[in-house]
Amino acid sequence: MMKIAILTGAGVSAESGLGTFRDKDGLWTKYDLNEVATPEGFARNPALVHDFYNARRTNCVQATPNAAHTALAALAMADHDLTLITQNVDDLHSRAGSPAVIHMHGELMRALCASCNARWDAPLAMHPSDCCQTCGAAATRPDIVWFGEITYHMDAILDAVTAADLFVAIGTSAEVYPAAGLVEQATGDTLEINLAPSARANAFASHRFGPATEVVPAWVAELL
Ligand code: BJW
Repeated sequence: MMKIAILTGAGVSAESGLGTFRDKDGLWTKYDLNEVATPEGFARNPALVHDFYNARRTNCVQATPNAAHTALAALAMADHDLTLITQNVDDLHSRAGSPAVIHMHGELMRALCASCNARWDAPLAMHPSDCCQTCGAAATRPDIVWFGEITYHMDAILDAVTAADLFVAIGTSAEVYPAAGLVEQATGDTLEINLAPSARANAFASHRFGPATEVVPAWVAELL
């Protein structure tokens, strides 16, 4: 049984109609990340940040998993020990049928109380006046890891990546750490799947370039 650790990024959901961040027309060409993806931006203007994530939550609900998500779900059902790590805050891996997904940058569909750390399913639209369901504080926020915050589940992620016979990064620019540095922790074989070489392409032993909906199903078919 091969141990496989997979890290996905926005490119895996691009063909489901969810925007990437750094491509032409990406989210960071339209929004200032310092205003919408930092704790300081949220403190300055929580309504703006909620509007940004409310719109993305609506887009996410309307999107459907694509052939890359489906192929990775099929791989999870096969006779391999697979750990699926995603930087994506959408829920398309789960909706495709992947049984366990590690969300290192949080989840669009979850809310977090900044006062007592309670978490619950987010409503479609969140507002600064919303109160925590546990402590009552008007301190609710999307359960998202912003720049300068500690990424989630790092112990489990590092355990899986260091133990893997194969580490695969799919659809990520490798511009954001610690995700971009995971390939350095891999002790087994490494593969990058992306439209084009990422910022860390040289760290991978092999590469497959092209749209995720074509390259991922073809790669999974070879493994099954
Ligand atoms: C396709 C395709 C198709 C398109 N098919 N492919 C070390 C050095 C320097 C700085 C730092 C460092 N360590 C930490 C930092 C600071 C900072 C950081 O990395 N800054 C950089 C800008 C330099 N990192 C942090 O603050 C992180 N926290 C942290 O480090 O805590 C301390 C810590 C240390 C050690 C261990 C543990 C903790 C937190 C980072 C939070 C990132 N948050 C965001 C936004 C919130 C989520 C959201 O709103 O959705 O997460 S930023 C944004 O970028 C989002 C993404 O998850 C993330 C990565 O983007 P991704 O997925 O790679 O997307 P793109 O758009 O960049 O790339 C898409 C790729 O797909 C492209 O390559 C395309 O070609 C490809 N593609 N279509 C296949 N059809």
